Amino acid sequence: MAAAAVGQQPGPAHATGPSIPSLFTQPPVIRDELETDSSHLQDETVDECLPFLSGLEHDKVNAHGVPRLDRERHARFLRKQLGALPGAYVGADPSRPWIFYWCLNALSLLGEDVEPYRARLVETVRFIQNPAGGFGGGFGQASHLATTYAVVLSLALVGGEEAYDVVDRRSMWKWLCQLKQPDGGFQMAVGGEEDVRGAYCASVVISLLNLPLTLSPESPARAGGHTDLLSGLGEWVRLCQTYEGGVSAKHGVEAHGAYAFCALGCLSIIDSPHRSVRKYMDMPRLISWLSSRQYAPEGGFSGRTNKLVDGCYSHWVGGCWPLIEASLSGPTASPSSQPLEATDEDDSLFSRNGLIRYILCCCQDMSKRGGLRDKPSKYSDAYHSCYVLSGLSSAQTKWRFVASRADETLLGDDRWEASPHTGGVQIFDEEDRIATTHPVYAIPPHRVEAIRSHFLSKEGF
Ligand code: FPP
Ligand code: K
Ligand code: ZN
Repeated sequence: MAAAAVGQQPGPAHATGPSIPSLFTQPPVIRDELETDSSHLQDETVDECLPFLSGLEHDKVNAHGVPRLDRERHARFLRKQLGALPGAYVGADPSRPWIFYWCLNALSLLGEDVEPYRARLVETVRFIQNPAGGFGGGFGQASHLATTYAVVLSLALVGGEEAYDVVDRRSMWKWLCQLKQPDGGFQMAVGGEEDVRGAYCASVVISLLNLPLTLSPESPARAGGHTDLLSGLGEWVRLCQTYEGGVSAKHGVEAHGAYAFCALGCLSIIDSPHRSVRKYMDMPRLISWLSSRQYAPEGGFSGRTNKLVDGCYSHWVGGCWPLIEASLSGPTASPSSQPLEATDEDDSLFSRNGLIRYILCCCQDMSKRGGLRDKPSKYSDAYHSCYVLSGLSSAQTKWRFVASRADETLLGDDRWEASPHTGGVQIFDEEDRIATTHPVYAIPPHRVEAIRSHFLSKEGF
């Protein structure tokens, strides 16, 4: 359903019950008559979510029909997920670095101090770094951009020189030069698939570690005339936008929300979003596609056309909105230097309250297990906990892109400011406001600042 149609009219006033807009308590008013497997799954999902959205599945809800965020239960789940990880030499689970990022980021969003994990993280990731550059999923595994991205973000999350300096920047640079392709994109691993995750993960790693951009003489990208790690990357990302308006993994396949975030994140690093996103994306079609990802009555986002809502898209799709807003507005003066507008209007491009409802009503495991999930019928896990909370954070926050990088070569050096979102009704309890997450790097902004300033002091290697 288009964001504009997701209104705030309260439902019929009940003498006792909470006030919930009927949009979130009834099956959709407009239906496509065509019956398919997808339409049946969609109907089942609505049936599954409605009792949660109506407050019937919760012991206690507020006046808006929304339950509290069970911080302590979710934090306990996340600490357990982190603690259950085997040591450096045991197990071959290639998603181990991801578990670190998901848990540490989710705990940070819940307001926990994750610095005590520093020593353990440093000891573990030291052994998965390869001499030829990058990090693998476990000891002896080949380097991969996804795990490398997860390790670099995890190190940034725990912070401190001891963590930052685990990374061998020279071999990292050499390895990234090998991944850079003649068409401008990045492979995920040497000889592996080339997709928009590569474009985003490489931009994040290059900018956070302040790596030199000049390509090594051996880089395969030199055959395409490139001399620079990021040259031609915007043009490569442009080719991922599909006829639907969304973004696919690579040219010619199906648009998916996770790839829209990768594309916007990458473009917002290689230049300021009001220049790069507008230069490389067809904005009206992208916004139309992103808006179509939000459903009613569920309130959450789907990842692609004719598929179901899922809590993780609260980040992958929800996280696109601040970048879209910044692209459209360009740098805006800081709110402190502007008179505060006295307005109750919510001018957001998506329904923040729809998303917050979906997250708090449908994505919390309120059993002893805790953690956050895709939808009520699914088990919670670290991945969904991280991205559901990231989405909650961005729905609660008004991000302002306040200053564009002074020096266009300073990657990702834009200034962003967060303030609590106002406008419209606040349906969650103030105590359930969680920490902010950087709109481009998806970790707390002070952690981005700290790792960047550490590496900005380094010239070359
Ligand atoms: C489909 O899963 C999911 C995808 C095609 C994309 C998955 C990619 C990511 C989640 C993130 C990649 C980003 C980085 C930074 C590595 P599905 O068919 O199970 O789900 P769906 O029905 O919701 O599409
Ligand atoms: K899914
Ligand atoms: Zn999911």
